[in-house]
Amino acid sequence: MILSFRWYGESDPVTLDKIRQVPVLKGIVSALYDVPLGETWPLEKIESLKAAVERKGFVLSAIESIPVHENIKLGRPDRDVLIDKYCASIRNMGKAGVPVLCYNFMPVFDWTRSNMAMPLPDGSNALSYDDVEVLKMDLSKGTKDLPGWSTSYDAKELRALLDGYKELSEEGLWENLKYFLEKTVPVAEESNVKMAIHPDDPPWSIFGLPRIIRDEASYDRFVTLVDSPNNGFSLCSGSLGARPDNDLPAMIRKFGGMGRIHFAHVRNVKITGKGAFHETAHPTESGSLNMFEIMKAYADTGFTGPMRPDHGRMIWGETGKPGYGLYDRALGAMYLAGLWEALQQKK
Ligand SMILES: [Mn+2]
Repeated sequence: MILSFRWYGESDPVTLDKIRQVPVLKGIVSALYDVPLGETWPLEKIESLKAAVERKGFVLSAIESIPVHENIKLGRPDRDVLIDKYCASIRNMGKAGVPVLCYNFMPVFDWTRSNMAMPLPDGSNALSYDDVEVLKMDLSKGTKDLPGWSTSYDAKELRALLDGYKELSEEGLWENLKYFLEKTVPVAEESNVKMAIHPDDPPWSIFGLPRIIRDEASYDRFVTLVDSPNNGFSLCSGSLGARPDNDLPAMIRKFGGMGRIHFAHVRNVKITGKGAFHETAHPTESGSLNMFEIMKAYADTGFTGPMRPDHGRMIWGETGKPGYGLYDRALGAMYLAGLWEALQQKK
């Protein structure tokens, strides 16, 4: 296992110099943030990102993420051109020697929350989600007023996307995902890149949009779309764990045993009602997930890929990108490292 930390590049206030003072971290997970959506990632830029990370003593253990253009997900006429550009990015990752590519296939909205700073009883704050609050959100002005949403769609663009997906339906989205994978996975095989889809977050439909990577049944279906070891998962315990019917240790054993988990996001989450949860500190007692059993499932299946703590709370007065401060993620990394060290001793 390569314990890793997400870094948002040179403009991230959480610098590599700070991250390297967290003991035991070996890997950095990052991306290029200045390539327009849909364009190919240039080899030189991937190589210079890798060099920047290596200069500080880390390996670039995964790219998170290369976003998938909406027109690929919608199956619009220009998808072949866009998929060719995506394949070129995969080839460049391979040439640069970056082994894992995290991406997602969530329509329109990436991860979604209703409150970016919900106060917790200990004085910290965390991201939270409640279907009831999300239903009240006004989409008539586009996405600019939605919490945490960085891609900006005006009202007309958003309406066109929502209508497009409504017409497409879940089955259509599955078909378009299969089409995308049939073109990209062979390139990933040749390039020694493992593709790793991130689950939808929250793992259910929002705003009437289809969201299909959400539970064990969807994982079962996903692995059959293209049967290749390069077609796998970024298993995110905090995303999937918002559904009480997801048995995470069992899913890790099943899909890890098949060699299909290429990247692990490990964090806890507290389910507070139907369609409602908030994020928490990483330890088991802080939330609804049994973190020891999750880590044990990774240890028992011999997981060797990158693993990172995921969103942290904001603690000790830190401000910054919601979910991506330094302090609580550093605590999370140390907790995961402690569990992992103990699990290795038992072998
Ligand atoms: Mn995640």
